[in-house]
Amino acid sequence: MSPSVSRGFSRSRPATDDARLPPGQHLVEGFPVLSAGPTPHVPLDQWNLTVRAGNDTARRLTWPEFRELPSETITADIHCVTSWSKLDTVWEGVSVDTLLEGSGIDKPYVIAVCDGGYTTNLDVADVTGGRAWLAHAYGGEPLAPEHGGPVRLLVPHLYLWKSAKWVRELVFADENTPGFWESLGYHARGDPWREQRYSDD
Ligand SMILES: Nc1nc2c(c(=O)[nH]1)N[C@H]1C(S)=C(S)[C@@H](COP(=O)(O)O)O[C@H]1N2
Ligand SMILES: [Mo]
Repeated sequence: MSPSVSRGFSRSRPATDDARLPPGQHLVEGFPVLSAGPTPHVPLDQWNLTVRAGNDTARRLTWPEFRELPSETITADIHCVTSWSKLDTVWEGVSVDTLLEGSGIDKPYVIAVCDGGYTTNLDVADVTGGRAWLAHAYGGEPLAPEHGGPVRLLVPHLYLWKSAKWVRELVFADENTPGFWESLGYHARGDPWREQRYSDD
């Protein structure tokens, strides 16, 4: 007689963590650094942030001007396409909505351009509506250079390659132009819940 016993319901991690992990992802200790090149170090008095549509500059903010904009605290799970995820990361940043206020820009796509030349393209719908920030602090401290300081884009609902470090320009456009990883075969949008890793996913 074989007793009917429920098996397989014990878990080494809380079930809530599993439910928060997109397919193919695992939790990582620490905070890995993934950079395609060296970490740029631009002095704050030489730093600025440009928001433009094509060649028409809508805003150019110095560091003090940027820091005068209202910041929000963001708690978010982040997911790298190389398969690591971190839950409940805490950031401070200025929302892209705030940055766009009064700019008059109304375009469907944007490309983030960084010190060092890295670029990534995004749908404007993915960076507006309180879903993306220009982050300047992590874990209550100014954002470390290797993680994109002084300012990086934070788009936590997309794979982390979309969260451009050392961002200096947001260029809004009518066309969706592939950025650095996108032109090397990564997905144009990069939704981790749909496992949009490569262009044909
Ligand atoms: N400017 C720039 N931004 C970048 C990258 C880069 O190489 N250069 N790498 C991207 C990738 S692939 C990932 S996974 C994340 C890594 O962020 P982290 O180094 O803070 O973990 O940054 C993204 N932003
Ligand atoms: Mo990545």
